[in-house]
Amino acid sequence: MTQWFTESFRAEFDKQAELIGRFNLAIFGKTGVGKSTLINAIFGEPVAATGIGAPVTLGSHLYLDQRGTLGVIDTRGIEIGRDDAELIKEVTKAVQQTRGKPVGEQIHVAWYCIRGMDRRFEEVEATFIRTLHKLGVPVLVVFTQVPMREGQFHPDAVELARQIEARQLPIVGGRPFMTYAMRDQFTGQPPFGLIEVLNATFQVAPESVHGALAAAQAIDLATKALHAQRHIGATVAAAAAAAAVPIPFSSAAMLVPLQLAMMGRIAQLYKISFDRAALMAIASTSAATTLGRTAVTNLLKLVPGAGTVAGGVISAGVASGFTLAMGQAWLVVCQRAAGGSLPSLNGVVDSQAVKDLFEAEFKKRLPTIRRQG
Ligand SMILES: Nc1nc2c(ncn2[C@@H]2O[C@H](COP(=O)(O)OP(=O)(O)OP(=O)(O)O)[C@@H](O)[C@H]2O)c(=O)[nH]1
Ligand SMILES: [Mg+2]
Repeated sequence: MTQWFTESFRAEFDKQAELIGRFNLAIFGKTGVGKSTLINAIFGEPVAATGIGAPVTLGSHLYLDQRGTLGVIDTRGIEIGRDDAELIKEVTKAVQQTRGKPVGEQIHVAWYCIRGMDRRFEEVEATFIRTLHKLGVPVLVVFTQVPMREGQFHPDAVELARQIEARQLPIVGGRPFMTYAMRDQFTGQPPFGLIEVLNATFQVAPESVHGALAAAQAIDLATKALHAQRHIGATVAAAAAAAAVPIPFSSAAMLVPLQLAMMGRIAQLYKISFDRAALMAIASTSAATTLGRTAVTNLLKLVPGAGTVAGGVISAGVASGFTLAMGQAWLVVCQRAAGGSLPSLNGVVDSQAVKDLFEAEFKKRLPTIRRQG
């Protein structure tokens, strides 16, 4: 039965990956300014992603790196401030080629990175930024590696930011974002400014890729949880609708794909790989031990007054309360897994601990179900 469950979960998990889509970020800046460091600080290390394949070539110097819900468009072998004409040509072509494609294939936002201590911003850079804007790509200017002491940015960075602001470029927020992406071991300077860059990116990214961006980023856990809760809410409504169809045997069965989809979606939001998510889901729902019973019917036994589960008829109140409890419990499991605090045995998911956690969280929400049922 593990196999039945794993296959069904796989199908829903993959469907959710498709639905959540991809947020595509173009990143520009001179070599060594800290582009990769910034990306890793905001989106997590690439190893945590659901597999990075070979980059897709968008132009002779333009590449797309797909990391699950994140696409990074990067340049190689070309230098901003030197090969701008060539770069503008390639970017223009890439944007125009993807314009007619689905939103998940388009370039959504660009981060133009400048080292805060660079002391100079050239006209060609301004031209490049204006070109991106004209192509419909919102641009954030991000200052990297900005030294800060006692709450003050380095005066050289402040001066450069002032000069850029005075140019009145079409950039998000009208001025550069000051950042520091990685703690300096010598000075002990901590990171800052990352959440501001992320928030501004959310503001200008198309609504339809907000889910992907919420999943891709690794620093705003409240936004991740918000998206998970929204999805749980939508599934609860769908579950109530499914239960309202008065066909015996159908309602409990109809809940299964809905709930597997919900679990898949939340796992994606927390960047949990399929294999790990499947183990967690099996442990949570005891799917492996129910010999043909679905996860739903098995868990329904925990719900007092759930009615004759054998007949498959459950009330809309029970279906929605049950789905809500399941979603909330699964969210906690995923949050723990993503936060590294899910118990494991020799690096493998500790099934008993996951089951105990899930059931404890699930039961916490049972009183609500009793009232509704
Ligand atoms: N301490 C600290 N070091 C940083 C920071 N940003 C970048 N660095 C260091 O600067 C160097 C270059 O950073 P990268 O992120 O590789 O720069 P890049 O822009 O991706 O460079 P290319 O890929 O060559 O274009 C690395 O040694 C980083 O560790 C930061 O915020 N803090
Ligand atoms: Mg790099």
